[in-house]
Parts: sequence; structure tokens; C-alpha cells
Amino acid sequence: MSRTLIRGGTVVSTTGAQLLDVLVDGERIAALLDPGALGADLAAGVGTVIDATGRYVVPGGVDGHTHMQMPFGGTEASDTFETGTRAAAWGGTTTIVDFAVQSAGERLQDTMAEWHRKADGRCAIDYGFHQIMGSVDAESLKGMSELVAEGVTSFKLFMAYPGVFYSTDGQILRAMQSAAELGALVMMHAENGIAIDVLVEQALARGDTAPYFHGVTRPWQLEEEATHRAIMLAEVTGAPLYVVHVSAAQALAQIAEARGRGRNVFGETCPQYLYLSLEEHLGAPGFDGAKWVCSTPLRARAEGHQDALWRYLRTGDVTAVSTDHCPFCMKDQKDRGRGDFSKIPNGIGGVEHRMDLMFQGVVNGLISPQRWVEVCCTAPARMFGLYPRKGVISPGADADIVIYDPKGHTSIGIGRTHHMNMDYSAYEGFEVDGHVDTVLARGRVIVDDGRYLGRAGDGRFLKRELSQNLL
Ligand code: DUC
Ligand code: ZN
Ligand code: ZN
Repeated sequence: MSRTLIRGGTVVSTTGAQLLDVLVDGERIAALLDPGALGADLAAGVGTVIDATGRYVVPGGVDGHTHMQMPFGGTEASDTFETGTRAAAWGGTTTIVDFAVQSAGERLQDTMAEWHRKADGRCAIDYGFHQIMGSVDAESLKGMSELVAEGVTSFKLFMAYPGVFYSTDGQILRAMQSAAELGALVMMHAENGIAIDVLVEQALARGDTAPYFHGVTRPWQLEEEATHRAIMLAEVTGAPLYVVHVSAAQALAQIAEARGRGRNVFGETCPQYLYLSLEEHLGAPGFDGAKWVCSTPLRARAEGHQDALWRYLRTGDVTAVSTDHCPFCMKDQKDRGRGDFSKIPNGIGGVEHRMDLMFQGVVNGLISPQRWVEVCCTAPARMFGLYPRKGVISPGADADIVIYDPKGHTSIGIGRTHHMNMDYSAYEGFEVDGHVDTVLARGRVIVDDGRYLGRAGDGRFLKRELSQNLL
């Protein structure tokens, strides 16, 4: 593969924004150079020159939380590894970390092997795996060390979904003890599922069956309580803790408090919690709210969660922004919950829109361009043991690069920017500033000027190291 020069752009990193040329050699970044400073020796092998004048040159996005083909509620997330990673590429994300799912009674290793089979040879971009532990027992605890050796260095546990993925506090404690010994990261779905199930049963008995009641029966108090409990269990065991898809301001306050005490506790949020709400979306007329049924749920805008999330994003107590991409179509999937919101498969698709949606934080003066790059690219790479191969534009890193036009415009919705395998868009009608113009994945241009040039199978499995983000 020959050399590529990206010329004239502003390279944005976590520490600053600077006019620099980027020289790519094969799959890697070879050098960052003062504009026009390419010497004759390096210029010799340059086959392609990309003019990035007036645009940002940023690391390819790292989405640390996706669910391609995830089985849920008798159906399966509608994006395959092929369609979902292609959509991610369209949106400037060049790495995902997806979840292998262990349900009760299955061996961890078998589920991991199955997820490799699903993804192998199909992905457009590089990918790693976390392991969901749906069954914490002696065998799965032993299996954790084998997975860490294979580059699967994080384990998700659930305090929600009794009878499906739920772990008791005792099981959580044991898994955290094993994780602490291994140096592995515990990822937590922090909602009190036992209490939620009672509220759900009572709501349905009252006839409150519409999608809106999915949100009402998962109040923020039950997210705050579970987050606090998870933090305390992590403290007792010494395990590093990453709380996924945080939507409640009060849960983030718990995380901020633990971080203030120097604990290895991290928070993740997702664009849906920053932009969508219980009132407008879950509460949409008829059955439309089903489009936005996910857990944790969208919160009441009136309660101030969104403002708090943006604040915590700025201060650093939200470490990373992922999508929790878990798409289901309305037809035949979300439809299953007509007349009973508890049967609506939980999940929102958004892998394609994270970079653009988070860029609105820059446009609106809520975060800096540097922080945008940090939460979307660099921090998730460090959090999940992929740094400095991913998440940074520096010599030796994989040449995963996005040329982003801050003056561009993106129209989100079906028939416009929509490559996910869903029959609706959770962000339909969003008109946003900024545009993903060109995407390079390991040195190859895979998206350019509205054309997709990648191939299924280009993406490789990433063996991850332990988290590089511990306090
Ligand atoms: N939440 C979702 O919305 N979908 C999948 C799993 C989860 O925890
Ligand atoms: Zn979850
Ligand atoms: Zn998830």
C-alpha cells in the first residue's frame, strides 16, 4: 500500500488543535508534519493526496458499546455485524466494542466463540468484544481469565432484567473479586431490576400499557440506588467499575462522588440521553414511543438530567460517550409490545450518528472540539485497552482518520443519512451542523464524499489490553 498525505487540515486531539499534515504509510500513521514540510524523501512514495483545508482531521471514532445481532426478548437486534459496522463507518466510527452475550446455562467460552463466528469476515471496521455474564457461577468465574488472555478484558453484569441477565449482589461481588484479581474492568447495567419488575407488574395491572410507562416504571431513584450499590461493591472488592448508559443526573453524582474519592469508577452516557426525553419521545402519541424504549430509559426533561449530563461531560465525570446501539425495527420487533410495554425489545440504534450528535456539543458551546475527540475517540480507546493503536492521531497508531467538515451539514433520517438496518430513525428530522466527509480505516479510504468504498471483512478482531484509564 502506498503513502497517503492528508494536507492542510486542523488536527484535533485531546490537547489541542493544530494545522498539521498527516502522512499515512500503509495501515499506520507515519508522521505529523508542519504544513507543507514534507521532505523529498517522504514525498517519494506518496500516491494519494487528500486536501483537508478548512476541515478537522480527527481520530476515527471508537464506540465502546454496541449490540449487533443481540438476542433480546425473543428477537434479535436488526443490524448484523455487516450492516451495523458499515453504518458506523458512514458516521465516522472506525472501531466498535460489541458484547458477546452469555445467557443462563451457557458457557462463557461457547458464547464468545459464537460471537466470533457472527463477526468474522463481515465487519467493515475493526472490532473487539466485551463479555456479558448472564450466569455467574464457578465455571464462568474461571472462564474470565481465559477471556482476558484472549483480549476480552471487560465483563458486563446486570442489576436489571431478573430471570434473564440479572445477577444477585453476591454474584456481582464474586465476579468483581475475580475481575479485581485479573485487573479486568467490570461494566455495570445499574438499575434495581427487582423493584422495577414490581412497578411494571403494577402498571400493567392498572392498564398503563403504553410505551411511556416503560420510563415511568424505571424511575431515576432506582438507577441512583443501583449505581451507589455497584460503587460500594466495587470498593469492597477493588474492581474497576465502568457504569454503562447512565441517564440519571443522580447516578452521575454518585459516580462523581466516588471519583472525587479517587476510585476507579467511570461513567458512560449516550446521545439518546443528551437529546431525547420521556415527555417528547417515550410519550409520543399512540405506540410511537416504542421507538425510544431502551434501558436505562429516557428521562424527564423537566427533571434536568440532560443539563446535568452535559455538565458532567464537560468536567470529565462522564468518561466516554457510546451509542449502546441496539436497533430493532418497529415492524415485527417493537410491535411485539403493543398493549404491553414490557414486551417491547429494549434498544435504540444510533451507531451512525454519534460523532455528529456529539459535535453539536461543540456547536452549542457545551464542550470544546478537544473534549469531543476525547469522549468519542481517545477516552474509549484508553478505557478499553486499545490505546495508542486507536483513538489518537500520532505516529505508529492505526491510520483510522476522519476528515470532518465543521461547516458542513447533516440531515438525519430515513432516506437521508441512514444506513442502519432499521425501519425508522430515532433521530428523524435532526438537522445538525458538521459532516463526516472522508473516513480512513487502517489507511484505506472507506467513505468519501457520500460514497462507501469499504468491504465486509476489512475489519479485524482487536485483542484488547487491560484498561489504560485507571485512576
Ligand atoms: N439496554 C438496552 O436498551 N438494550 C440492550 C440491553 C440494555 O441494557
Ligand atoms: Zn445495559
Ligand atoms: Zn447495552
